[in-house]
Amino acid sequence: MAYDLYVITDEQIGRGRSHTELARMALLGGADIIQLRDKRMDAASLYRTATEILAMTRDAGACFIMNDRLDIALATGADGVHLGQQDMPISEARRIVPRDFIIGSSVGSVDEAIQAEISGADYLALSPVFATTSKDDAGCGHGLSTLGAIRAATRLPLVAIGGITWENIGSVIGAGADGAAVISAVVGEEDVAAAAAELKRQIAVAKNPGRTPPVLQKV
Ligand code: TZP
Ligand code: MG
Repeated sequence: MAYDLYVITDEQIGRGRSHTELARMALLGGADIIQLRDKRMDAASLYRTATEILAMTRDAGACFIMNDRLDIALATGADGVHLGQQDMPISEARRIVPRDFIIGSSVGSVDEAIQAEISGADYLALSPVFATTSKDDAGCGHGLSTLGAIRAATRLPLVAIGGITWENIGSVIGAGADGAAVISAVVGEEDVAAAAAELKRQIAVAKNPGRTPPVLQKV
C-alpha cells in the first residue's frame, strides 16, 4: 500500500467545497489515501459522507481512512481508522476490527512511536512535523530530527503531518517519511486536483532524486 500522498479532507479549509467533492478532486490528482476528518459532523452525515468517499477511493484504487470514529469506519467498511493519543487505545481497537483493517496512529515522539507499534498500529504519523494553523491543538512542530529518530526506531510506514508544503516536502521525504499527510496544501488550494498532482510529483522526485521527474498529470 502506498502512503506517498495522504490527503485529509476539511470543509473549514476547503473553500466551500464538501468533503466528497474535495476527495473526488484529490483522487483525480493522484492521492493514495483519503482521510475523512470532521469533528463537528453528526454521525448520520459522517456515515453518508464516508460511504460516498469509500466508493470513490475504490474506483480510484486508493485507500479510505476514517479519522477518530472507529464505529463509522467499521459500519462503512472503510480500509482503516486513524487514532490520536486521545482516541480509543490501539490495542482495544485491534481486538474488534477485521484482520486486514488498517490502524494509523498519531505520535509525537520516539517513545509514542514504539508504544504505538507494540500496541498494533499499521502506520505512524508524526504529528505535527511543522507548525500548522489547520489544527487548533496541534502544538509546536516536532521537526525533521524527530522524524528521522522515529524512522530509525521503527519499521512501520511513517507519514509526516502538519505544515507540509511544496517547499518543504523534499526535506520531509529526505528525513525518512514514506509520505506526507496534508490538508491545506491540497484541500485549501483553488485547484485541488492540480495541487495534489504537483505534490505527488514532488514526492516522487524526492524519493528518486536521480530520475527525470514524471510529467505533470493532466487533470
Ligand atoms: N494533525 C496534526 S497536524 C494536522 C492534523 C490533522 C493538520 C494538518 O494540516 P496542514 O494544513 O497540512 O498543516
Ligand atoms: Mg483523533
